[in-house]
Amino acid sequence: MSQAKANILLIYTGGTIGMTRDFKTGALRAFDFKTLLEKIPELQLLDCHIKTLSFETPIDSSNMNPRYWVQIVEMIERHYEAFDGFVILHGSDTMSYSASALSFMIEGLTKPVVFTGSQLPIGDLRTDAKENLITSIQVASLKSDNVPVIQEVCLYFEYKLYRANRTTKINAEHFEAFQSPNYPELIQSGVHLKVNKDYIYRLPSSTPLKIYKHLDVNVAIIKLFPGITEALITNILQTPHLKGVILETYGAGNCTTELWFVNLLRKAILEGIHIVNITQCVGGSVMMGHYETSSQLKEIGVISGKDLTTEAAITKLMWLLGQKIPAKAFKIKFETSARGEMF
Ligand code: ASN
Repeated sequence: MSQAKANILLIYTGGTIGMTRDFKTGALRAFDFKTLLEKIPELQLLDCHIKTLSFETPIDSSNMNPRYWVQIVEMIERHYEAFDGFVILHGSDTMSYSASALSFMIEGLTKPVVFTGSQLPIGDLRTDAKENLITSIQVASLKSDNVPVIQEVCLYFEYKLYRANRTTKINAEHFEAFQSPNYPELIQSGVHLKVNKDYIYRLPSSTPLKIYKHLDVNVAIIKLFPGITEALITNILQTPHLKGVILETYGAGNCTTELWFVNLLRKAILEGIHIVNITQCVGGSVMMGHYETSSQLKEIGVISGKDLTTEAAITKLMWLLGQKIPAKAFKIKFETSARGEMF
C-alpha cells in the first residue's frame, strides 16, 4: 500500500534548543522560532510536511505551569484532525512534568505527540538538538499501513523514545538526560529505528478523543528525610485549600512509625486530603503492607502510587482533582493505570 506523506505540527514552547547566548552576560535566553528553523535546513529533506506554531513568548521551561499545558493541549486540539503527528519542542528541565501532564489531559489519543528538546542550543557546534529534532519528526511520521505506529505522548532524547509519563530528568549535563526507570524504551534509534512493539501503547477499547483542561494546583510534594519535623508536616498539611499530597517515602513505601506522623496523616485524610505514597528510589515500586513501616499507611487509607515517577504522580493528582471525583472513587481511579503510567 502506498503511504501518504505525514503532516507534522511542530510546536515551539522554548527551552535551550532555541536559545542564544547573551553576548554581554553569557547567559542563555529563549529566542525566536524563525531563527531556529533557519538553523536546520535539513528539515526540508524529511519525507513529511511540517507546519510550525510557536508560543508568542518562548519560555525557559523552569517557568512552565499548568496554564501553558492548557495552551499546548489547545494547539493540539485545534489541529488534531489535520495532522498525523505532533512534535513539541520544550526545555528539558520540566519536560517530564509537561509531557506527563499532557498524557493525562488527552484521552483517546491515536496519534503521536513527541516531546523533545536539547542540552545545547541548536546553533552550537556540538549541539544534540538536530538529532533530537529530526528523529522526533521521523518518529511522529512513522506509519504502518497508514496508521501511526506511536499513539501516545512520548519523549525523545539522545537516541531513545520513552513513554512520557514514565520519564524523569536525571542529568543536567549529559546528552542522555532522561531515564525511564520502570518501563522499557519504545524505540531505539540507531542505523534503523527499532520499535519495541510489545511496549507501545494501544487504547484498551475505542475511546473518543477527550481533552481535559482543568488541573487543580492545590497539591504538595513532601519528601521524607530522617529528622523531618512534626512542625514542618503540620504546616504543609494546614496549607489553605490543600487537596492532595504526594508523599515521597523510603524504599518500597516505608516511613517512620512515630505516632505524631501517622496521626497527622490520618487527620488530613479524614479532612478530605488525598495522600499518595510514592518511593524516593529512582526505580521500583511502593508495596504498602510489605513492611510494618508501611502497613500503618495502608490502614489509614493512603493511596498507593505504585511505580509512578514524581512527575507522573503530581500531574495525575492535579488532573484527577480537576475532575472533582468523590473520595472513594478517587483512590481506585488513582491506583488504576490511565495512560500506561503505572503497572
Ligand atoms: N533551562 C532549560 C529549559 O528547561 C534547559 C534545557 O532546555 N536544556 O528550558
